[in-house]
Amino acid sequence: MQIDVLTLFPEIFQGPFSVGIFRRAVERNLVRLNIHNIRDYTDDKHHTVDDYSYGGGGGMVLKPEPIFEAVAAVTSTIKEAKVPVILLTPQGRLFNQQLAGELAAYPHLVLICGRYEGVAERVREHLASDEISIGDYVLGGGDLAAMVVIDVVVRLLPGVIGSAAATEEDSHTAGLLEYPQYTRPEVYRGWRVPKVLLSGNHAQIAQWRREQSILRTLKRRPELLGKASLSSVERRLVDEAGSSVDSA
Ligand code: 6GU
Repeated sequence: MQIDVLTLFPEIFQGPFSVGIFRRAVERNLVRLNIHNIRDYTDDKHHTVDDYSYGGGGGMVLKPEPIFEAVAAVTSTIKEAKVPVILLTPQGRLFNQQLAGELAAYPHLVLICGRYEGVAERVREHLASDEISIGDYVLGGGDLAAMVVIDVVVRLLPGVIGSAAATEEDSHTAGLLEYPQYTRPEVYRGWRVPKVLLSGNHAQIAQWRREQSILRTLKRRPELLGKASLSSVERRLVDEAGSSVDSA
């Protein structure tokens, strides 16, 4: 996958992607990340990227021209007919694991990071194919949001994480939170690892984990259970545990 990012602050993209899984993915040519400075696509002496809001108030607005120019330059080198051009703003549709999975299927993404008090509406209407927010709060800009999106999407690309099972069991992949994880030692400060995990009985372990996932989701994020696919036995587990959670 190739990801092109348009930002006013290219330098902030250096840290997170030069370590760990992402770095290895780049080294193995599973992903290519190109960071472009929107300011490089201005043509006036002062490299102006923002301007006042028509109608007054509301602070500065990112001008359309440099962003259109930057997207044109970036997409002119791309073969695919339909490249998602995604604008990161608090008004976008809410990012989640499912949307990440959809984005991971594209060979190419273009991400535009909003800044200032807003992005020219004509970018939204006539350039972006999608608009994404990472949550119901306001960041200083879309850059951190773009980094979140990149991080989530790239770890879903085939080969980036050792085993496919590792992402299949992640929280939110099956619409549930992940089960509790234990590692050595078997007893730490008197706290024991649950016996079933030491049993070597894989079917029992799988069932225990599934139940823990469901119970943890019920307790912490009950609204997720509406969309999770549960067996009738598991639904009953939820109903029984639900009545004791309510009274807890
Ligand atoms: Cl994508 N941008 C900004 N500025 N704030 C946000 C966001 C994006 N997503 C959540 N808050």
